[in-house]
This record gives sequence, structure tokens and C-alpha cells, in this order.
Amino acid sequence: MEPVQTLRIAIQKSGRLTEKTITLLENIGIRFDGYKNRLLVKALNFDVELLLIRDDDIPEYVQDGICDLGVVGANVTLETQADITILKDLDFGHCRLSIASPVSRNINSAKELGGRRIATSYPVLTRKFFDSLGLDVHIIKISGAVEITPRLDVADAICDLVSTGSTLKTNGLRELETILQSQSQLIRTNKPLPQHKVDLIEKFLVRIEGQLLAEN
Ligand code: PRT
Ligand code: ZN
Repeated sequence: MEPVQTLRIAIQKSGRLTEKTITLLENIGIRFDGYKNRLLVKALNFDVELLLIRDDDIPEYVQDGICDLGVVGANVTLETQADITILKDLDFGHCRLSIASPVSRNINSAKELGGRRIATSYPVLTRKFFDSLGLDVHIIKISGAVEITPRLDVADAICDLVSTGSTLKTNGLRELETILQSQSQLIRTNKPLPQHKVDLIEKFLVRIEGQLLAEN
């Protein structure tokens, strides 16, 4: 089979990172002719294409070399434990992964949660954090609406992403501890790439660095 030569970049199909990612790529000079409701989009002016997928799948697609580059939150890359290289922090999609518990429960520290039930979409990172405290907890993996689980008595505390903190507040939860600071990153496959892709990635990196400097 002929090797694929077009530089393929995995980005989030539809979510918080999508628009900012497209804007960044356009700001460094890559032109696209519409990307909504499409899975694979070719650039008009470079030998580049975008694969639009769920953010959770991006690190593994890059790890496996299905895509050469990806734009995804550090929270997702670390949770999937993918073997990739981080090329650049992109300074958007900032958030933190935090432990929170109901205000009504009078828990003041994550250290008080040994033996308790913790609901999260980030079981790997949550387990690592409690292991580092030497605490055993029951981790309940939930894919969405984690913040409601203490009220339903499904969990005693949660580990979830926070940006403004208003979701926690609305749900009567108090942030106890941040276990990870996250932002979007440009990641690269560790699989060997042909020289023209290496050169193109280098060129884009220089432009991204210039763009980030200009924004700050
Ligand atoms: O469909 P797909 O799987 O691609 O999308 P998704 O629903 O998994 O992800 P999406 O689009 O919600 O988020 C994509 C990425 O944005 C995350 O992986 C983070 O890297 C980043 N990000 C930045 C956030 C937030 N800020 C954020 N606030 N992701 C989620 N949230 C949620 C959080 O889970 C909680 O429900 O927003 C709520 C808290 O927000 P505040 O402002 O009330 O604190
Ligand atoms: Zn997701």
C-alpha cells in the first residue's frame, strides 16, 4: 500500500475547542472550505487535511499514526496515557481538573475521602491522585453530568473539569483540590514521518509560535 502523504491533523469535531482550533489553523495561513458536518476536510492551499472526531479519540489516533498531529486538551491526553509528543501549549481551552464535594457534607480536604465514592470521567487521573495520597477510593466512571451524582447519592465527591466554578456552585459543591491544570496542546505522533511532513510541521510550529506571541 502507498503511504499516505498528506499531513493529517486530528481536531475536535464539535465542542469547546473546535472554533479556536480552526481559527488558529487559519491564522497560520491554512485555508479550509467549510468544516461543519464533515469528517475529513482538505486544506485549499497546503498538503494538509483535518480529521474531525471526538476529542477523546484524538490522542490514540495520533499515537497510532492515523493522524500526524492533533489538537486536544492535556486532560484528555493524560487520561488516555497516549504515547505522543507535546509540541506546543496553545493557550486556549484552559481549565483545571479538581476534586469537589458537597458543601453540606463538611469535608474540608481530599485527604478525608479515603474509602469514599468518587464520580468522574477521568478515572485514571483520579486514581493516580488518590494513590499519591495513599488513599483507596471507589471510583465511579460517569461520562457526563458528573456534578449531579452527589445529590443522587451515587457518589460522595467528584473529580471534574472546572473553569469558572459556576457549575460547582450551582450544584452545591465546593472545590477541595486541583489535581491538574490543563489547556489545549498541539501533539505529534512518535511514529517516524517522511521528511516533507517533518518540514511542514516545523514551518507550522514557527508560525504558531509567532501567532501566540502576537496574541500576548
Ligand atoms: O464530543 P466530545 O467528546 O468531542 O466533547 P466533550 O463533551 O468531551 O468536550 P467539550 O467540548 O465539553 O470540552 C473539550 C475540552 O475543553 C475539554 O477536554 C477541556 O480540555 C476543555 N475545557 C475547558 C472544558 C472546560 N473548559 C469546561 N469548563 N471542558 C469541559 N468543561 C465543563 C466541565 O466538565 C463542567 O461540566 O464545563 C463545566 C464547568 O464549567 P464552569 O465554567 O461552570 O466551571
Ligand atoms: Zn470528549
